[in-house]
Amino acid sequence: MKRAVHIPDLGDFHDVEVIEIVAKPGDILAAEAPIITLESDKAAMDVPAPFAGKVLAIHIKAGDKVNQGDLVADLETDAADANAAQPETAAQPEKPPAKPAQPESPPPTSPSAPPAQPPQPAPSASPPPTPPTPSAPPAPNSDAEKPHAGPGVRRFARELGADLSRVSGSGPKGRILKSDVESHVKSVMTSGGAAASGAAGFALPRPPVADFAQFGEVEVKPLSRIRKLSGANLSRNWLLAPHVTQHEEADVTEMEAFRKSLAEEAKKAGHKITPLAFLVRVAAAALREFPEFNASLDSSGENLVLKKYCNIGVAVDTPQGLVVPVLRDADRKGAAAIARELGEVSARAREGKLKREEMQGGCFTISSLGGVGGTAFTPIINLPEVAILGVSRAEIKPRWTGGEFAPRLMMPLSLSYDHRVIDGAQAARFAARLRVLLSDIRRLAL
Ligand code: CAO
Repeated sequence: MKRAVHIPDLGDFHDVEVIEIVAKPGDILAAEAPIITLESDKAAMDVPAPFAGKVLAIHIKAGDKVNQGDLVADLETDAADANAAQPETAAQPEKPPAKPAQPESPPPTSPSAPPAQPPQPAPSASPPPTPPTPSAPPAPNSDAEKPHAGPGVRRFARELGADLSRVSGSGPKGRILKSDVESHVKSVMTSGGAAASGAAGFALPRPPVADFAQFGEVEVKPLSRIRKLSGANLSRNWLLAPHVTQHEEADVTEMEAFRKSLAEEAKKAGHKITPLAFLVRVAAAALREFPEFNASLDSSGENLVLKKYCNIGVAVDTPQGLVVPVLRDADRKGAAAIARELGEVSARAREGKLKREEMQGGCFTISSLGGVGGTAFTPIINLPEVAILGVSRAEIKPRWTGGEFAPRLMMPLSLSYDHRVIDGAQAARFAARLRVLLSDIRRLAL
Protein backbone atom coordinates (compact mmCIF):
# COMPACT_ATOMS: atom_id res chain seq x y z
CA MET A 1 0.00 0.00 0.00
CA LYS A 2 1.44 3.40 -1.00
CA ARG A 3 1.27 6.09 1.64
CA ALA A 4 2.47 9.70 1.51
CA VAL A 5 4.58 11.37 4.19
CA HIS A 6 4.12 15.11 4.66
CA ILE A 7 5.97 17.76 6.62
CA PRO A 8 4.36 17.74 10.06
CA ASP A 9 3.46 20.75 12.19
CA LEU A 10 6.65 22.82 12.54
CA GLY A 11 5.31 25.17 15.15
CA ASP A 12 6.47 28.71 14.45
CA PHE A 13 8.89 27.71 11.71
CA HIS A 14 8.20 28.53 8.04
CA ASP A 15 10.22 28.00 4.86
CA VAL A 16 12.61 25.74 6.70
CA GLU A 17 15.62 24.57 4.76
CA VAL A 18 16.20 20.89 4.01
CA ILE A 19 19.82 20.26 4.94
CA GLU A 20 20.03 16.54 4.51
CA ILE A 21 18.16 13.79 2.69
CA VAL A 22 18.73 10.87 5.01
CA ALA A 23 16.73 8.13 3.23
CA LYS A 24 16.66 7.24 -0.45
CA PRO A 25 14.35 5.22 -2.71
CA GLY A 26 14.65 1.55 -1.96
CA ASP A 27 15.55 2.04 1.73
CA ILE A 28 13.50 0.07 4.21
CA LEU A 29 12.65 2.32 7.11
CA ALA A 30 11.45 1.46 10.56
CA ALA A 31 8.77 3.74 12.04
CA GLU A 32 10.40 6.96 13.27
CA ALA A 33 13.54 6.50 11.19
CA PRO A 34 14.56 9.91 9.82
CA ILE A 35 13.75 10.65 6.19
CA ILE A 36 15.12 14.18 5.94
CA THR A 37 16.72 16.74 8.23
CA LEU A 38 15.59 20.36 8.39
CA GLU A 39 17.45 23.28 9.87
CA SER A 40 16.01 26.68 10.72
CA ASP A 41 18.12 29.50 12.11
CA LYS A 42 17.23 28.21 15.56
CA ALA A 43 17.13 24.45 15.41
CA ALA A 44 17.76 21.31 13.42
CA MET A 45 15.10 18.63 13.30
CA ASP A 46 14.46 15.28 11.71
CA VAL A 47 11.29 14.50 9.82
CA PRO A 48 10.77 10.86 10.69
CA ALA A 49 8.78 8.15 8.94
CA PRO A 50 5.45 7.98 10.77
CA PHE A 51 5.21 4.29 9.89
CA ALA A 52 7.54 1.52 8.72
CA GLY A 53 7.91 0.97 5.01
CA LYS A 54 9.99 0.97 1.84
CA VAL A 55 10.86 4.35 0.34
CA LEU A 56 9.31 4.58 -3.14
CA ALA A 57 10.17 8.20 -3.87
CA ILE A 58 11.61 11.30 -2.17
CA HIS A 59 9.94 14.46 -3.44
CA ILE A 60 12.32 17.07 -2.13
CA LYS A 61 16.03 17.75 -2.27
CA ALA A 62 18.64 19.34 -0.06
CA GLY A 63 18.36 23.12 -0.17
CA ASP A 64 14.57 23.14 -0.66
CA LYS A 65 12.49 25.29 1.70
CA VAL A 66 9.53 23.45 3.15
CA ASN A 67 6.40 24.14 5.19
CA GLN A 68 3.82 22.08 7.03
CA GLY A 69 1.91 19.80 4.67
CA ASP A 70 4.52 19.67 1.89
CA LEU A 71 4.95 16.21 0.40
CA VAL A 72 8.19 14.57 1.56
CA ALA A 73 8.09 11.00 0.35
CA ASP A 74 6.02 8.01 -0.69
CA LEU A 75 6.43 4.87 1.34
CA GLU A 76 5.16 1.41 0.59
CA THR A 77 3.73 -0.27 3.66
CA ASP A 78 2.15 -3.65 4.02
CA ALA A 79 -1.42 -4.02 5.27
CA ALA A 80 -0.33 -4.88 8.80
CA ASP A 81 1.81 -1.77 9.00
CA ALA A 82 -0.92 0.37 7.54
CA ASN A 83 -3.37 -0.86 10.15
CA ALA A 84 -0.89 -0.31 12.93
CA ALA A 85 0.32 3.01 11.52
CA GLN A 86 0.01 5.98 13.78
CA PRO A 87 -1.01 9.41 12.55
CA GLU A 88 1.97 11.53 11.57
CA THR A 89 1.51 13.98 14.39
CA ALA A 90 1.64 11.20 16.94
CA ALA A 91 4.77 9.55 15.64
CA GLN A 92 7.15 11.12 18.16
CA PRO A 93 6.41 10.05 21.70
CA GLU A 94 8.99 12.31 23.34
CA LYS A 95 8.55 15.48 21.36
CA PRO A 96 6.77 18.58 22.63
CA PRO A 97 3.08 18.13 21.78
CA ALA A 98 2.81 21.01 19.31
CA LYS A 99 5.94 20.11 17.36
CA PRO A 100 5.90 16.68 15.82
CA ALA A 101 9.24 17.11 14.11
CA GLN A 102 12.31 16.41 16.24
CA PRO A 103 13.85 19.80 16.96
CA GLU A 104 17.38 19.95 18.18
CA SER A 105 18.25 22.75 20.54
CA PRO A 106 21.07 25.22 19.95
CA PRO A 107 24.30 24.46 21.80
CA PRO A 108 23.34 24.10 25.44
CA THR A 109 24.23 26.96 27.72
CA SER A 110 23.60 25.19 30.92
CA PRO A 111 24.32 21.86 32.48
CA SER A 112 20.72 21.04 32.85
CA ALA A 113 18.59 23.43 30.95
CA PRO A 114 15.87 21.44 29.24
CA PRO A 115 16.16 22.22 25.56
CA ALA A 116 12.66 22.11 24.09
CA GLN A 117 13.43 19.03 22.11
CA PRO A 118 13.04 15.32 22.36
CA PRO A 119 16.24 13.66 23.47
CA GLN A 120 18.33 11.45 21.28
CA PRO A 121 17.96 7.75 21.97
CA ALA A 122 19.01 7.22 25.56
CA PRO A 123 22.63 6.21 25.79
CA SER A 124 22.87 2.60 26.72
CA ALA A 125 25.74 0.29 27.42
CA SER A 126 24.12 -2.51 25.47
CA PRO A 127 21.14 -1.35 23.45
CA PRO A 128 18.74 -4.05 22.40
CA PRO A 129 19.06 -5.01 18.75
CA THR A 130 16.17 -4.14 16.45
CA PRO A 131 14.33 -7.41 15.85
CA PRO A 132 13.99 -8.18 12.18
CA THR A 133 10.41 -8.47 10.94
CA PRO A 134 9.09 -9.33 7.49
CA SER A 135 7.58 -5.88 7.05
CA ALA A 136 10.52 -3.82 8.28
CA PRO A 137 13.79 -5.69 8.26
CA PRO A 138 16.69 -3.74 9.65
CA ALA A 139 18.21 -1.75 6.83
CA PRO A 140 21.97 -1.72 6.70
CA ASN A 141 23.59 1.67 6.70
CA SER A 142 23.47 1.96 2.96
CA ASP A 143 25.48 5.16 2.75
CA ALA A 144 28.85 3.94 3.88
CA GLU A 145 30.50 7.37 3.84
CA LYS A 146 27.87 9.07 5.94
CA PRO A 147 27.86 8.28 9.66
CA HIS A 148 24.45 7.08 10.80
CA ALA A 149 23.47 9.62 13.46
CA GLY A 150 20.61 12.01 14.19
CA PRO A 151 21.01 15.79 14.19
CA GLY A 152 21.28 15.94 17.97
CA VAL A 153 24.21 13.55 17.95
CA ARG A 154 25.79 15.33 14.99
CA ARG A 155 25.54 18.65 16.78
CA PHE A 156 26.89 17.10 19.99
CA ALA A 157 29.84 15.73 18.02
CA ARG A 158 30.41 19.13 16.38
CA GLU A 159 30.46 20.81 19.80
CA LEU A 160 33.06 18.36 21.01
CA GLY A 161 35.01 18.52 17.76
CA ALA A 162 34.56 14.76 17.32
CA ASP A 163 34.82 13.25 13.85
CA LEU A 164 31.73 11.06 13.48
CA SER A 165 33.30 8.98 10.73
CA ARG A 166 35.65 7.61 13.41
CA VAL A 167 32.88 6.74 15.82
CA SER A 168 31.29 3.33 15.71
CA GLY A 169 27.59 3.22 16.49
CA SER A 170 26.16 0.88 19.10
CA GLY A 171 22.52 1.83 18.47
CA PRO A 172 19.99 -0.05 16.39
CA LYS A 173 21.27 -0.56 12.85
CA GLY A 174 24.63 0.86 13.85
CA ARG A 175 23.15 4.24 14.71
CA ILE A 176 25.65 6.44 16.57
CA LEU A 177 24.43 7.41 20.02
CA LYS A 178 25.55 10.23 22.26
CA SER A 179 27.19 7.66 24.51
CA ASP A 180 29.24 6.46 21.51
CA VAL A 181 30.49 10.00 20.91
CA GLU A 182 31.27 10.40 24.61
CA SER A 183 33.19 7.11 24.66
CA HIS A 184 35.08 8.10 21.54
CA VAL A 185 36.07 11.46 23.05
CA LYS A 186 37.11 9.78 26.29
CA SER A 187 39.21 7.33 24.38
CA VAL A 188 40.88 10.10 22.38
CA MET A 189 41.54 12.11 25.52
CA THR A 190 42.91 9.24 27.56
CA SER A 191 45.17 8.14 24.74
CA GLY A 192 46.46 11.66 24.07
CA GLY A 193 44.89 11.67 20.63
CA ALA A 194 46.42 8.36 19.66
CA ALA A 195 43.04 6.80 18.99
CA ALA A 196 42.08 9.64 16.68
CA SER A 197 45.22 9.13 14.66
CA GLY A 198 44.57 5.44 14.37
CA ALA A 199 47.36 4.42 16.72
CA ALA A 200 46.63 2.14 19.63
CA GLY A 201 45.22 3.91 22.68
CA PHE A 202 43.26 3.26 25.81
CA ALA A 203 39.53 3.85 25.80
CA LEU A 204 37.76 4.46 29.08
CA PRO A 205 35.83 1.35 29.95
CA ARG A 206 32.06 1.35 29.70
CA PRO A 207 30.13 1.02 32.94
CA PRO A 208 29.57 -2.60 33.92
CA VAL A 209 26.20 -4.05 33.00
CA ALA A 210 24.58 -5.85 35.91
CA ASP A 211 21.49 -7.96 36.21
CA PHE A 212 20.17 -6.34 39.39
CA ALA A 213 17.06 -8.51 39.43
CA GLN A 214 19.11 -11.58 40.30
CA PHE A 215 19.81 -10.05 43.73
CA GLY A 216 16.25 -9.03 44.60
CA GLU A 217 13.13 -7.25 43.43
CA VAL A 218 13.66 -4.14 41.29
CA GLU A 219 11.54 -1.59 39.49
CA VAL A 220 12.62 0.17 36.30
CA LYS A 221 11.73 3.86 36.28
CA PRO A 222 12.42 5.78 33.05
CA LEU A 223 14.42 8.97 33.48
CA SER A 224 12.55 12.18 32.74
CA ARG A 225 13.35 14.02 29.53
CA ILE A 226 15.07 16.81 31.49
CA ARG A 227 17.14 14.37 33.50
CA LYS A 228 18.35 12.58 30.36
CA LEU A 229 19.30 15.84 28.71
CA SER A 230 20.95 17.31 31.76
CA GLY A 231 22.78 14.02 32.37
CA ALA A 232 24.34 14.18 28.92
CA ASN A 233 25.32 17.83 29.40
CA LEU A 234 26.75 17.21 32.86
CA SER A 235 28.84 14.27 31.61
CA ARG A 236 30.15 16.36 28.75
CA ASN A 237 30.99 19.29 31.01
CA TRP A 238 32.66 17.08 33.59
CA LEU A 239 34.67 15.38 30.87
CA LEU A 240 35.76 18.49 29.00
CA ALA A 241 36.60 21.02 31.69
CA PRO A 242 39.37 20.26 34.18
CA HIS A 243 37.51 21.21 37.34
CA VAL A 244 39.02 22.60 40.51
CA THR A 245 36.83 23.76 43.39
CA GLN A 246 37.93 26.60 45.64
CA HIS A 247 36.19 26.74 49.02
CA GLU A 248 35.54 29.93 50.98
CA GLU A 249 33.44 31.05 53.89
CA ALA A 250 31.77 34.45 54.12
CA ASP A 251 30.62 36.14 57.29
CA VAL A 252 27.04 37.05 56.33
CA THR A 253 25.89 38.12 59.80
CA GLU A 254 25.25 41.72 58.76
CA MET A 255 23.87 40.80 55.36
CA GLU A 256 21.36 38.45 56.97
CA ALA A 257 20.29 41.09 59.50
CA PHE A 258 19.72 43.51 56.62
CA ARG A 259 17.85 40.89 54.59
CA LYS A 260 15.58 40.06 57.48
CA SER A 261 14.84 43.76 57.94
CA LEU A 262 13.60 43.76 54.32
CA ALA A 263 11.47 40.64 54.67
CA GLU A 264 8.26 42.44 55.64
CA GLU A 265 8.68 45.01 52.87
CA ALA A 266 9.30 42.26 50.33
CA LYS A 267 6.27 40.31 51.55
CA LYS A 268 4.06 43.38 51.05
CA ALA A 269 5.47 43.72 47.53
CA GLY A 270 4.43 40.10 46.93
CA HIS A 271 7.75 38.26 46.92
CA LYS A 272 10.31 36.68 49.24
CA ILE A 273 13.87 37.87 49.66
CA THR A 274 16.36 35.08 50.37
CA PRO A 275 20.18 35.21 50.58
CA LEU A 276 20.26 34.09 46.95
CA ALA A 277 19.21 37.53 45.69
CA PHE A 278 22.26 39.06 47.41
CA LEU A 279 24.48 36.28 46.11
CA VAL A 280 23.41 37.02 42.53
CA ARG A 281 24.02 40.73 43.06
CA VAL A 282 27.41 40.15 44.65
CA ALA A 283 28.48 37.63 42.00
CA ALA A 284 27.53 40.13 39.27
CA ALA A 285 29.70 42.80 40.90
CA ALA A 286 32.63 40.38 41.23
CA LEU A 287 32.26 39.25 37.60
CA ARG A 288 32.58 42.88 36.54
CA GLU A 289 35.84 43.13 38.47
CA PHE A 290 37.19 39.81 37.17
CA PRO A 291 36.35 39.77 33.44
CA GLU A 292 38.01 36.42 32.80
CA PHE A 293 35.28 34.82 34.93
CA ASN A 294 32.65 36.49 32.75
CA ALA A 295 34.01 34.77 29.66
CA SER A 296 34.00 31.63 27.52
CA LEU A 297 36.55 29.83 25.39
CA ASP A 298 35.69 30.12 21.69
CA SER A 299 35.21 27.00 19.60
CA SER A 300 38.88 26.90 18.59
CA GLY A 301 39.85 26.82 22.26
CA GLU A 302 42.49 29.43 21.50
CA ASN A 303 40.66 32.63 22.43
CA LEU A 304 38.76 33.85 25.41
CA VAL A 305 35.53 35.68 24.61
CA LEU A 306 35.04 38.37 27.26
CA LYS A 307 31.39 39.32 27.70
CA LYS A 308 30.36 42.91 28.29
CA TYR A 309 27.03 41.81 29.70
CA CYS A 310 26.43 39.89 32.88
CA ASN A 311 23.68 37.25 32.84
CA ILE A 312 23.55 34.88 35.77
CA GLY A 313 21.95 31.44 35.71
CA VAL A 314 20.39 30.00 38.84
CA ALA A 315 19.97 26.24 39.26
CA VAL A 316 16.39 25.41 40.19
CA ASP A 317 15.34 22.04 41.50
CA THR A 318 12.07 20.93 39.87
CA PRO A 319 10.13 17.65 40.05
CA GLN A 320 11.34 16.87 36.50
CA GLY A 321 15.01 17.63 37.26
CA LEU A 322 17.37 20.56 37.37
CA VAL A 323 16.86 23.60 35.13
CA VAL A 324 18.86 26.81 34.95
CA PRO A 325 16.89 29.97 34.12
CA VAL A 326 19.08 32.98 33.38
CA LEU A 327 18.65 36.40 35.00
CA ARG A 328 19.64 39.02 32.44
CA ASP A 329 21.85 42.01 33.27
CA ALA A 330 22.13 41.05 36.92
CA ASP A 331 24.82 43.72 37.37
CA ARG A 332 22.26 46.43 36.63
CA LYS A 333 19.65 45.23 39.10
CA GLY A 334 19.27 45.63 42.83
CA ALA A 335 18.76 42.70 45.21
CA ALA A 336 15.02 43.45 45.54
CA ALA A 337 14.47 43.33 41.77
CA ILE A 338 16.56 40.15 41.56
CA ALA A 339 14.53 38.57 44.39
CA ARG A 340 11.28 39.41 42.58
CA GLU A 341 12.55 37.94 39.31
CA LEU A 342 13.94 34.85 41.05
CA GLY A 343 10.61 34.13 42.71
CA GLU A 344 8.74 34.49 39.45
CA VAL A 345 11.16 32.51 37.30
CA SER A 346 11.66 29.64 39.78
CA ALA A 347 7.88 29.26 40.16
CA ARG A 348 7.54 28.96 36.38
CA ALA A 349 10.50 26.56 36.28
CA ARG A 350 8.74 24.25 38.72
CA GLU A 351 5.60 24.37 36.61
CA GLY A 352 7.68 23.46 33.54
CA LYS A 353 6.75 26.73 31.84
CA LEU A 354 10.17 28.21 31.12
CA LYS A 355 10.87 29.14 27.52
CA ARG A 356 14.06 27.91 25.94
CA GLU A 357 15.35 31.48 25.53
CA GLU A 358 15.03 32.00 29.27
CA MET A 359 17.67 29.33 29.81
CA GLN A 360 20.20 30.66 27.32
CA GLY A 361 22.91 33.30 27.36
CA GLY A 362 24.19 32.75 30.89
CA CYS A 363 27.70 33.94 31.83
CA PHE A 364 28.00 32.34 35.26
CA THR A 365 25.82 30.03 37.33
CA ILE A 366 24.89 29.90 41.00
CA SER A 367 23.74 26.63 42.48
CA SER A 368 22.34 27.18 45.95
CA LEU A 369 21.65 24.31 48.28
CA GLY A 370 21.48 26.72 51.20
CA GLY A 371 17.77 26.08 51.69
CA VAL A 372 18.45 22.34 51.92
CA GLY A 373 21.67 21.88 53.91
CA GLY A 374 25.24 20.64 53.61
CA THR A 375 28.59 22.23 54.29
CA ALA A 376 30.21 22.19 50.81
CA PHE A 377 29.92 20.53 47.42
CA THR A 378 31.63 20.53 44.03
CA PRO A 379 29.28 22.01 41.41
CA ILE A 380 29.84 21.09 37.75
CA ILE A 381 30.68 23.98 35.45
CA ASN A 382 27.96 24.93 33.04
CA LEU A 383 29.97 25.03 29.80
CA PRO A 384 30.69 27.20 27.91
CA GLU A 385 30.80 29.21 31.14
CA VAL A 386 34.11 28.99 33.00
CA ALA A 387 32.98 28.96 36.63
CA ILE A 388 30.06 28.15 38.87
CA LEU A 389 29.36 29.08 42.47
CA GLY A 390 27.93 26.51 44.85
CA VAL A 391 26.37 27.82 48.05
CA SER A 392 25.71 25.75 51.15
CA ARG A 393 23.78 26.46 54.31
CA ALA A 394 25.02 29.29 56.51
CA GLU A 395 25.66 28.36 60.13
CA ILE A 396 26.56 30.21 63.31
CA LYS A 397 30.22 29.54 64.10
CA PRO A 398 32.68 30.94 66.60
CA ARG A 399 35.02 33.46 64.96
CA TRP A 400 38.09 34.92 66.55
CA THR A 401 37.71 38.69 66.54
CA GLY A 402 41.15 39.50 67.97
CA GLY A 403 40.30 39.35 71.65
CA GLU A 404 37.50 36.78 71.83
CA PHE A 405 35.37 34.32 69.93
CA ALA A 406 32.12 35.79 68.65
CA PRO A 407 29.14 33.93 67.15
CA ARG A 408 29.01 34.79 63.46
CA LEU A 409 26.81 33.49 60.63
CA MET A 410 29.17 31.86 58.15
CA MET A 411 28.11 30.95 54.59
CA PRO A 412 30.10 28.23 52.76
CA LEU A 413 30.97 28.99 49.14
CA SER A 414 32.31 26.44 46.62
CA LEU A 415 33.65 27.93 43.41
CA SER A 416 34.34 25.38 40.66
CA TYR A 417 36.38 26.77 37.78
CA ASP A 418 37.76 25.62 34.45
CA HIS A 419 41.49 25.32 35.00
CA ARG A 420 42.13 25.75 31.27
CA VAL A 421 41.02 29.36 31.65
CA ILE A 422 41.48 30.26 35.29
CA ASP A 423 44.48 29.74 37.55
CA GLY A 424 44.20 28.78 41.18
CA ALA A 425 45.39 32.16 42.41
CA GLN A 426 42.80 34.00 40.28
CA ALA A 427 40.08 31.72 41.63
CA ALA A 428 41.21 32.30 45.21
CA ARG A 429 41.11 36.06 44.60
CA PHE A 430 37.66 35.89 43.02
CA ALA A 431 36.31 33.78 45.90
CA ALA A 432 37.90 36.14 48.41
CA ARG A 433 36.22 39.06 46.67
CA LEU A 434 32.87 37.30 47.00
CA ARG A 435 33.61 36.83 50.69
CA VAL A 436 34.47 40.50 51.19
CA LEU A 437 31.37 41.74 49.35
CA LEU A 438 29.06 39.33 51.17
CA SER A 439 30.59 40.27 54.51
CA ASP A 440 29.95 43.96 53.87
CA ILE A 441 27.39 44.53 51.14
CA ARG A 442 27.70 48.32 51.59
CA ARG A 443 30.73 47.90 49.33
CA LEU A 444 28.36 47.30 46.42
CA ALA A 445 27.49 50.98 46.63
CA LEU A 446 31.09 52.11 46.20
N1 CAO B 1 22.01 29.61 54.22
C1 CAO B 1 21.01 29.58 55.12
N2 CAO B 1 19.71 29.66 54.78
C2 CAO B 1 19.42 29.77 53.47
C3 CAO B 1 20.42 29.80 52.48
C4 CAO B 1 21.76 29.73 52.92
N3 CAO B 1 22.78 29.75 52.05
N4 CAO B 1 19.82 29.90 51.29
C5 CAO B 1 18.51 29.92 51.50
N5 CAO B 1 18.25 29.83 52.82
C6 CAO B 1 16.97 29.82 53.47
C7 CAO B 1 16.05 30.86 52.88
O1 CAO B 1 16.24 32.13 53.50
C8 CAO B 1 14.72 30.26 53.19
O2 CAO B 1 14.42 30.45 54.56
P1 CAO B 1 13.07 31.16 55.04
O3 CAO B 1 11.97 30.39 54.38
O4 CAO B 1 13.13 31.06 56.50
O5 CAO B 1 13.19 32.56 54.52
C9 CAO B 1 14.94 28.78 53.03
O6 CAO B 1 16.33 28.58 53.16
C10 CAO B 1 14.48 28.20 51.71
O7 CAO B 1 15.03 28.94 50.67
P2 CAO B 1 14.62 28.56 49.16
O8 CAO B 1 15.40 27.37 48.75
O9 CAO B 1 13.16 28.46 49.07
O10 CAO B 1 15.01 29.84 48.34
P3 CAO B 1 16.35 30.24 47.67
O11 CAO B 1 16.15 31.58 47.11
O12 CAO B 1 17.52 30.04 48.54
O13 CAO B 1 16.52 29.19 46.46
C11 CAO B 1 16.01 28.06 44.46
C12 CAO B 1 15.67 29.21 45.38
C13 CAO B 1 15.06 28.06 43.31
C14 CAO B 1 17.44 28.16 43.98
C15 CAO B 1 15.91 26.76 45.30
O14 CAO B 1 14.58 26.55 45.66
C16 CAO B 1 16.41 25.54 44.60
O15 CAO B 1 15.78 24.98 43.70
N6 CAO B 1 17.58 25.08 45.06
C17 CAO B 1 18.16 23.83 44.58
C18 CAO B 1 19.22 24.08 43.53
C19 CAO B 1 19.95 22.82 43.27
O16 CAO B 1 19.38 21.74 43.28
N7 CAO B 1 21.27 22.92 43.10
C20 CAO B 1 22.09 21.79 42.99
C21 CAO B 1 22.53 21.62 41.62
S1 CAO B 1 23.72 20.37 41.50
O17 CAO B 1 24.92 21.18 40.80
